[in-house]
Amino acid sequence: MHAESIAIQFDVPGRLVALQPIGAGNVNDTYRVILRTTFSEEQFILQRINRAVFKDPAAVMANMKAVTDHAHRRIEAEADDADRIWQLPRVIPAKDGADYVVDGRGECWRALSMIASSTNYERVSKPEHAAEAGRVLGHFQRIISDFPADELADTLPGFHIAPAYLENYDRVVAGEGARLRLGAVSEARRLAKFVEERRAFAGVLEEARERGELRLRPIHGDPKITNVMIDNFTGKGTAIVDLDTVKPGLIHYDFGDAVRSGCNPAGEETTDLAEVLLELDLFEALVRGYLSEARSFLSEGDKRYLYDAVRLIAFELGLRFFTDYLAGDVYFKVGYEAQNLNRARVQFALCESIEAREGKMRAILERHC
Ligand code: GN1
Ligand code: MG
Repeated sequence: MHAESIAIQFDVPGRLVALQPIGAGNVNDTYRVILRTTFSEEQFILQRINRAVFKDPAAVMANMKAVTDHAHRRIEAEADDADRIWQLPRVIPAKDGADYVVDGRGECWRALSMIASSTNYERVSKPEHAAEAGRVLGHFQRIISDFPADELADTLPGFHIAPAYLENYDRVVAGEGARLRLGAVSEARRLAKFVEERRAFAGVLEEARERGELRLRPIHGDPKITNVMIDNFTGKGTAIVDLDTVKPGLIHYDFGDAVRSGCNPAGEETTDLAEVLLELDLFEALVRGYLSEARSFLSEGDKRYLYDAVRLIAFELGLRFFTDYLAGDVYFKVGYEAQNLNRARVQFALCESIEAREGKMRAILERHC
């Protein structure tokens, strides 16, 4: 198999035993690689970077290397005082010394170290898990908060810029494919109305940034619950993975994404909208965990926009899924017809639940900030 011939090009000792597809990522292809020597076993993560999404894989790898080198140093420096052993993936070089391997078709592959004895979950069910998800994100943001954002490349222009997603939506809606889908599917028309009612709100974070109330920092970009690794022995969060969206951004994108994925017990893929909600106990726990780390670097301006960030990121992801449905599934991988429509319905239902709980969510934030 093709991936196997790539796997053996990385600088890891041993002979290849197995290569298993893992993860439910919506963009890249991910495998677990198992190698053995006479005395030991080595495992690592092999990923094919989706070139349709990441146009400049070299810049993605440069960001990842720079930020992880910095973060590993901070983790080591603080290790004696930490209440756990923090881990973070390391970029494993190829045997020729490069950070990635390019195959005969021009596809880029990278190898990353595994996070030891840990598990990630598609959904959150208890407040302890939500608290750990918050803590893990806050910790990651804190240890990279002194890394100069302007040294990172913008590897995904427009990523998390909600007004830009709206512009793209408008372009797609004007096309023939979208017109046919909107004509045929009443649920699609309902979602289109949902978007129109929130058009003005889409600029809330970018406008605050333009006014100088918020500033760019290095962010994770994709801290959804599946990217949070929980230690199998201690039950504590031990790492955040999936670092290819690390780039300059607003910490609010991360906070919003952690909450929208970590406080909706139904998860992203449910087909039962009645299950979808922003669960306040999970929210309080996540906020508590996040702020225990983030309080030290958040400004008063940052804190003012945390509620809006949650509402916006749920809306934005719904808009991204909906746009992709209307465009004919060109960005997110799908396993069944209308999956992106269903994903959009879930995020919009979550957005409504967030709007209904605004007062309570703001009170929780107020209490913990
Ligand atoms: C994508 O590939 P994955 O599953 O880590 C997407 C995120 C979305 C997420 C929703 C680069 O992440 O922005 O929040 O799907 N990543 C990119 O599940 O677009
Ligand atoms: Mg990702």
